[in-house]
Amino acid sequence: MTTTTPRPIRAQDRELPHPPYRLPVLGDVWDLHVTDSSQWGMRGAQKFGGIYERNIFGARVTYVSDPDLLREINDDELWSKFLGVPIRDLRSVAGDGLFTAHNSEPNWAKAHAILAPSFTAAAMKGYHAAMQRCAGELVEHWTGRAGEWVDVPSDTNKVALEVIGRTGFGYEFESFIRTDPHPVVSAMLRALTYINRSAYSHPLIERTVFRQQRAQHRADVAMVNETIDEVIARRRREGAGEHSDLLDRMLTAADPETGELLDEKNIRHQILTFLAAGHETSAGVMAFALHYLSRHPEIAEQARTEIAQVWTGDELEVEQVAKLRYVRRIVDESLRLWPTAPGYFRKARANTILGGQYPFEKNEWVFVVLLQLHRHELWGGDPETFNPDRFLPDRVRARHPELYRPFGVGMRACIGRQFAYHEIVLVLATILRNFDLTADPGYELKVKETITLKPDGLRLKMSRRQD
Ligand code: MNH
Repeated sequence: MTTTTPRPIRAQDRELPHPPYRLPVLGDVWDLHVTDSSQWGMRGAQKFGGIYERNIFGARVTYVSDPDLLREINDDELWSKFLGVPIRDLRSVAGDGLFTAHNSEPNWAKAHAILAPSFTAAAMKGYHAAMQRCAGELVEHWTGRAGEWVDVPSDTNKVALEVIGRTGFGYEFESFIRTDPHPVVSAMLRALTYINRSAYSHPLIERTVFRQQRAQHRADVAMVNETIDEVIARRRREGAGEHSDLLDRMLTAADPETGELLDEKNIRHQILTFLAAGHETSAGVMAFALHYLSRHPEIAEQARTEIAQVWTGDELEVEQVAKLRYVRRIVDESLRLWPTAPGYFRKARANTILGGQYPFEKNEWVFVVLLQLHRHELWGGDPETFNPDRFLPDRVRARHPELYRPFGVGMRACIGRQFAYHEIVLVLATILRNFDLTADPGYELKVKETITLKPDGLRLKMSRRQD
C-alpha cells in the first residue's frame, strides 16, 4: 500500500489577481488611498474579482467579496475575527473593550456575558423612551429651520450621540443646544480621524511630519478618558442600580461564569466602545436613508402609509417599532448600499485551502469588502438602485446566506444590532411623520470615510407636514 503525503500548505504558493506594475519595495502602495480605503477596496474588487491581493508596505492584503468563499471565511470553526490595522489602533482609545478585544482576552467573554442581556429585543423597552426624547429634540431642531438647508449627517450624528449617551451612561451631550460640538465629541472625532489617517503610516513619520497632530491626539485621548472616568465616578457616588442604562449594568452585574464584575478601566473601555461603535455607524445609516428617501418620494410615501397604520396614538409605542416592516426594509437597503462599517477582518485558525484553491497559513488574514459583496451580481443587474423590496421576506429566504453581512459574523458580530435597528427605525419614522423632505438638486452622493461611512455634504430641506 502506498500513502500520499499531503502537499504542505504554504502562503508562498498562493497566487491571486493583483494590480499591475508592482514596485520592488513599496509594492502597490503608490496606489494607496488612506481617505477612501474601503471604496478603493471595492473598486479593486470590480477590477480584479471576488478575491484579489494588494501589497501594502511588503504585507500581502487579501480582499474578499465572493459569497461562496465567505461560507468558509465567516465560519468561526475555520476563521475568526482579526483586528486589522485601523481597528488594532483603536485600542489606544477603547483598549480591551468588546469591539477591540482579541478573541483570547478573558475580558471579551466576561464583558460579552455581562452585556448581552442588555442588547436583546426585550431590553429595548428600557431605552425606548430615551430614544423618543432624542428623536423629539431633532424634530424640534428642524421645525425651527423651515426653509433652510439642514446639514443631515451632522444632525443625525447629534441624535445618535444623544441616544447612546443617555441609554449608555445617563449623559446628555446637549448636542441640540450647543452651537459647537461637545468638546469630548470633537476630541473623539479627531482621534478617530487621526487613527484612520495614521493607520498605514510609519512611527518615524508620525514623530516628525505629524508631530503636532500626534501631540494633539495624545491630549485628545487623555481628555476623553478623564471625562468618562468622571462619569463613572459620579455614578458610583450617586449609587448605581437606579438607572436602566448600560453603565448601571456594568457596575452591578457579575459574569455568570466567574461571579466577577468588570474592572474600572474595562468599564471605561466599554463606554468608549459604545460611543465609537454605536454612534457614527447608526447616524450614517440614518443619513444615507434620508438621502435615498429624498430622491424617492414614492418610497417615502409608502413608508408614511405604513407609519400612519402602525403609529396610531400620540406616541410610537415600543412594540410598534418592530411592526414598521417597510421602514425596516429601507434601513436594510441603506445598509446594503452603504454598510457604514464597510468591512471586517478574518484570520485563518489553521492552515487551510480557501475555496479548495488558495492556500492560507494559520493566522494569515483577509479583509471582507462589504461594499462589493453587497453589490454582487447575485443581487441582480441593478445593484446601485435603491430598492427596499429586495428585503421582502421571500427574497431574503431565497438569497445566498452570505450575501448580506452589515453587522459582521459569528461570535464577534455586532452586539448592538437590535439596538441600532430600534433606534434608526424609530428616528426615521419620527422624521417621516413630521416632515416632507426636499433634496438639493445639485447634490451628488459622495461618501466620506472616517473608519465609518457617511454622505459627505448632504443637505436637505425639512418642512413640517400639516396634520
Ligand atoms: Mn456594531 C461590532 C457594525 C451599531 C456596538 N458592529 C460590529 C461589527 C460590525 C458592526 C460590522 C463587527 C466588526 C468586526 O468583525 O470586526 N454596528 C455596526 C453597524 C451599526 C452598529 C453597521 C449600525 C447600523 N454597534 C452598533 C451599536 C452599538 C454597537 C448601536 C452599541 C450600542 N458593534 C458594537 C460592539 C461590537 C460591534 C460592542 C463588538 C462586538 C464583539 O466583538 O463582541
